[in-house]
Amino acid sequence: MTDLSGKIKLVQGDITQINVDTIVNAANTSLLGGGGVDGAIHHAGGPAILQECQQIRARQGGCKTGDAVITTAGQLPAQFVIHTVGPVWQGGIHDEDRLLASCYNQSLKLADQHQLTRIAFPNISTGIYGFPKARAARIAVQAIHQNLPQCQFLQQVIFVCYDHENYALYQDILNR
Ligand code: AR6
Repeated sequence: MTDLSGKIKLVQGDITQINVDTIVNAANTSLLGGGGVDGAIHHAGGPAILQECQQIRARQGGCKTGDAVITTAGQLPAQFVIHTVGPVWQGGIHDEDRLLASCYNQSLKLADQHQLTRIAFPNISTGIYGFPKARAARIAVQAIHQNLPQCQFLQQVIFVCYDHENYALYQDILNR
């Protein structure tokens, strides 16, 4: 596997405070906001984010699970927010693994299409959507390892873990 050790960073904290080209939001198919990291991003970024989400809804009717769309980041330190929709955990037999990997892949692709160099991800689906954290962490890291080398502009991926359990899991996987 390609050595990406310098290109993947791990931090514990609040993704709304991270100063990168784009942060990723764990949204839902409506794109109208919600709890968890989605609520935090809309709250800290202000109404401009929701306005653009509503324009996207008017154009394409929301965002499918595993897909991603991009908006302004409003008042956040980041320039953009990529909204992706993780799968709801339903026992693992409803294509959840592939859909979660797709969230990471589609977000990378969208960022690279916009010629962005740094992207920060939360631990998609591991909160309200109930995806097992260790399984989600393995999928996230594998998706980045597989797809970052194909990107033309993206130079760095930052995993932003809010809770200590996720942080410890990523530390373990990335230090192997
Ligand atoms: N910064 C970084 N990570 C955070 C933050 C934050 N400020 N706040 C929470 N997390 P969740 P999901 C972590 O529930 O499981 C929303 O209502 C959290 O610890 O935000 O994909 C949407 O509208 C967890 O590890 O997203 C959807 O309806 C991770 O973010 C639904 O929740 C994801 O937890 C999506 O559920």
